[in-house]
Amino acid sequence: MDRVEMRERLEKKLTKKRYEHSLGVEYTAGCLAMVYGEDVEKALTAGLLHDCAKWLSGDDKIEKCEKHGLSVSDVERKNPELLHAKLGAYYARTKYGIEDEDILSSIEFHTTGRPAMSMLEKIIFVADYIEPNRRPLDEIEEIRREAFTDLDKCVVHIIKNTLSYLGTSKSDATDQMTIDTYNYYIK
Ligand code: DGI
Ligand code: FE
Ligand code: FE
Repeated sequence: MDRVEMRERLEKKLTKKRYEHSLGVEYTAGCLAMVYGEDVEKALTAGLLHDCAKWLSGDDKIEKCEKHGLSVSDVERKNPELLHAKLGAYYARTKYGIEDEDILSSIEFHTTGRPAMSMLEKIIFVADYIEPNRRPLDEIEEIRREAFTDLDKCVVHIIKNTLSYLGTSKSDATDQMTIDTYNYYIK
């Protein structure tokens, strides 16, 4: 399936806003790939598809994961929104014909990140946060600058903001992977 066909399919599934966001992540990931010498086509594809499972309700996400044998942790059960990432990787493989493991894991880990991310994984993680259609987030100008000058610093900055947004007290909302990513990249 080429990207034009993927877009047509996605547009039918996602809300207008989410579809625009997906296009924003697509071209932003493409630009970052140019800066960091990553495969531009792969970045465009991963960026476009990263939220392809976002349209399902929370209960449906849990149900689909269980149906397809994808594990659901306690944190994910309480915060089923998190599951759109791993379910998205599953749909990218089964419904959009993606076989490239790096693209698939970029989708799977785009929300929490993970320790020792590949270049493509970092690009998708960052592009998701900085793409131009997203409503302005704290320190976004500095984060956008870092994205194109110091990608690892940018990852840390994003994770810091996410953890502070989730709130240290609401520990039952924070996925262990988000904490692991933070601890890895803060070093
Ligand atoms: O799907 P998007 O909205 O484009 O972006 P995303 O996949 O990064 O999801 C963003 C949301 O995910 C944001 O509200 C923060 C939340 N998030 C990130 N890490 C965690 C998390 N939510 C929970 N509950 N736990 C986490 O560790
Ligand atoms: Fe997402
Ligand atoms: Fe997104």
